[in-house]
Amino acid sequence: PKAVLLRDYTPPAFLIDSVDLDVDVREKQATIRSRLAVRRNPAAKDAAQPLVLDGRHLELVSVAIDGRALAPGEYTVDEDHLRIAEAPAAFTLEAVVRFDPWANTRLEGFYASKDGLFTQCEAQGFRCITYFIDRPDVMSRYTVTLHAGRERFPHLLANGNQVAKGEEDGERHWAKWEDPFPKPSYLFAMVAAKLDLLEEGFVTRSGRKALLQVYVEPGKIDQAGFAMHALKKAMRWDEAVFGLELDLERFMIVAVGDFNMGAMENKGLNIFNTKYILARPDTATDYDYYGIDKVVAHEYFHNWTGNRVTCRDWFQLTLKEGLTVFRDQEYSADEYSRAVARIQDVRDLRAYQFPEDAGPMAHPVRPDSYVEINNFYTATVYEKGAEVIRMIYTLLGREPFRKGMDLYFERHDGQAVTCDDFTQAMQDASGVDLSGLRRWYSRAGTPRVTARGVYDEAAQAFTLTVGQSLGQGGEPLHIPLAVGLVGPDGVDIPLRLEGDAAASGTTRVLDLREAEQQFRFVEVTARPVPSLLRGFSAPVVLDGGLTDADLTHLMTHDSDPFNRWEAGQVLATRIILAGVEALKAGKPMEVPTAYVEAVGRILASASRDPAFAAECLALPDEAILAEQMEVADPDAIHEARRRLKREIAERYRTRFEGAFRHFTVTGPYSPDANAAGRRSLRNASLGYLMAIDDSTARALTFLEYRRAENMTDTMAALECLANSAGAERERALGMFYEKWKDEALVVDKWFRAQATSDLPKTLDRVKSLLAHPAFDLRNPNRARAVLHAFAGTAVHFHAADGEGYRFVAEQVVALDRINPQIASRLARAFDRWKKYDAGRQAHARGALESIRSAEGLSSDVGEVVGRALG
Ligand code: HT7
Ligand code: ZN
Repeated sequence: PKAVLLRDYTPPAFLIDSVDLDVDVREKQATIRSRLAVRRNPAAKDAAQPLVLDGRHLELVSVAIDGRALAPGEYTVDEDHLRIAEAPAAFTLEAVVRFDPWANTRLEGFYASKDGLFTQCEAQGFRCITYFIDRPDVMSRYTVTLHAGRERFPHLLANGNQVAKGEEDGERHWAKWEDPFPKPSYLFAMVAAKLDLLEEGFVTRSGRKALLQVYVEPGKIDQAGFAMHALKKAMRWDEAVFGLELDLERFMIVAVGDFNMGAMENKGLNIFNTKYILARPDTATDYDYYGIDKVVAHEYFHNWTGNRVTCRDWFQLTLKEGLTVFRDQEYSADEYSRAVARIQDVRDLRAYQFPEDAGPMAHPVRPDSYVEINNFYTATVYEKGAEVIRMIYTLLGREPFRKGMDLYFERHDGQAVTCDDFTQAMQDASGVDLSGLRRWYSRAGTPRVTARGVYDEAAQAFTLTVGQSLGQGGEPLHIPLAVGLVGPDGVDIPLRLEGDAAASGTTRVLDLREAEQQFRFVEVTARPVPSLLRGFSAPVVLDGGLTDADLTHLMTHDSDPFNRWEAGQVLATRIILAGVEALKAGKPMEVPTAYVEAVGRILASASRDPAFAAECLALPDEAILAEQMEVADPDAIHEARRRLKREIAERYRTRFEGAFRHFTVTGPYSPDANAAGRRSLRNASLGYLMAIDDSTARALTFLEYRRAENMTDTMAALECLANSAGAERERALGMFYEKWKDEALVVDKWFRAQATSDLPKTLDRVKSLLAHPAFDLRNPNRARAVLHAFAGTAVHFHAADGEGYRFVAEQVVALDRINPQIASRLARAFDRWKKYDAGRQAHARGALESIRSAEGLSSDVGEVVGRALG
């Protein structure tokens, strides 16, 4: 398949003002009758173009224009299109198509899951429901009538408001829905299913009443309450922070167990993966609750950033995704701990987006080409896109940013627009020049920023020389660099740049706009340690030129919590990477006392902020460490990291045991930041104790496993045991499965704990899990719990004998026949294969070639593998 290019964008030849769908659900067949009001687009490049409608996996029964059935010679149909050469200026197009939703294992378009039929139209799934101009700049008003058996499909839902319903021939019923808002086809949704319903009223800030509904699998209503609570919180937050209200009389959320991604923001009818809805204290962890809160908010926020103002084309995906991720990050920061939320976001960015930007799938946040758009729902478009919005926020400030948002909605409500339209609104509202910032949209790769400070004692001045490079030429980016200067006493020095009238504040955002710039701070009374990139003010790799002693100082004193955490991460990284070299040279690994003592101080002051302390105690992930090496050595990284953890654990065993006892949470379970933070520290302590893995630690962990009353503590103990070869492991895993075998999301946890185990025989275990009666390759959550989880392991996927690569390659091919989107995500595990040694590279190349040569490979997997083999 050919690549689609941003520079080839042209407006659509036709517009479709209204869509009327009649959907008839029968045994193994859906029949869709569409009535489209079509007219030529006055903005089209060429007024004589044929009408080309997108359509896939459809059986065309009939097609008519203005009530006249077209004869076979008047149109052509191929795998992807219906073409009508002679089309009038304005007309009604009627088509009838059929397909079997139960045979749709791709889970895009209209498909069956356990409890009924559901849709997923983003990005290009609507074309699997009916023939259409399936692109986001074609916006239409939709009316939908659904007909289905009453017993099997008691709920018939679509976007907007239900305007009529009724009974028909005995066992069947129907419902008619109208969506008052014009929308692109990717926001279309319908559901015909047997579900339980939780509903509550909501009065918006301006006094409008709305009905909120959460639909879940029958029998699971006791797991729907938190999602409803999260929805209401998100609605209030958007009113308070952005002045944005719900614009609908009814807002529905439907949870489905088979879903390719996390959730989907269809207008008024969000469809969610059950993973981001269902929660009860005994089935969901704190992290699951946090995820639900965030994703429910994210999809709700899309109602304005994505739905009211949408994307002109799919290259602009970050327009809605980057902005909405930024909004959900801010929401989480306000609802939980801002420092911890930022640390987690940056850790994810480094673990997923930085490697993406350094690998074969690297692309700008606004890509300029793609073969399969589904491959571009990436960490770059989402998370780096959110960082770009955050930089705009940092440069403008809170109030001007809000003014920019207001202007964006004022200008573009109801339109399909571009990233440039967004930045223009921000610039016009604030007067801040965003020309250098805009370059972030079109550059792939992670910029390197180098900073060196020189203190002139006589002049009491500190000069910071800062450089940037992206290694591709082009004009420099605008990088907001938040800095502070920490004095020898650990207190921030008031900042006065040369030329300033007076000192102001202790954190300053420097505008790095050139390849190299100098910033001279005056009235610096003692040699400071610079605290650079506070709050991670830009998505860059920083070389701050700091010594271990500087970092230890920052780790203990920096007033910026992010940089306190960061200093510890940089130090731990240095120790582990030096350990890797020592191990390879057959020398002992050294752990500096200053670092160990700084860890001791974290433990000693942990009660001030347990969640933050837990983050500081977490050592850098193996994937992040691998990125720091010229040639990654997964075994040595694993071993050096394990030794450091064990050494800390042995040094502070009593303190960890104390913390484990002290931070116990009493009373009824709540996922709030305070309680979750205490559990997080307690379980981090357990993790350290299990790094010792002696019989005392194992007994304590097994006891904890049996005593735990919530899933957070249960999983913390189970994951520790899953990494231990002791007899407790199989006992706990057996007990867990027996107890939870009927809760799909909990069974996913059971699979995942085994698939990600550090133990030597993990691949054999994974292979045997594929034969487990509960394993189902067609269910994305289950496939992810085993295959994607295994492929994310540092040691077993990258096993030196190539077995991990061969296994995953086979699974990519098997999965591709069922669900190309899920298969191509799995294939992404090979992205960084060139980072490894020659032996591993040879195995990875062989595995990639075996995928590429598989018969009938999808364009999704084809693009990923093609790029990897490059
Ligand atoms: N906007 C939604 C994207 C999405 C999606 C994309 C491709 C295939 C399946 C999908 N399911 C949902 C989710 C979001 O970012 O809010
Ligand atoms: Zn989104």
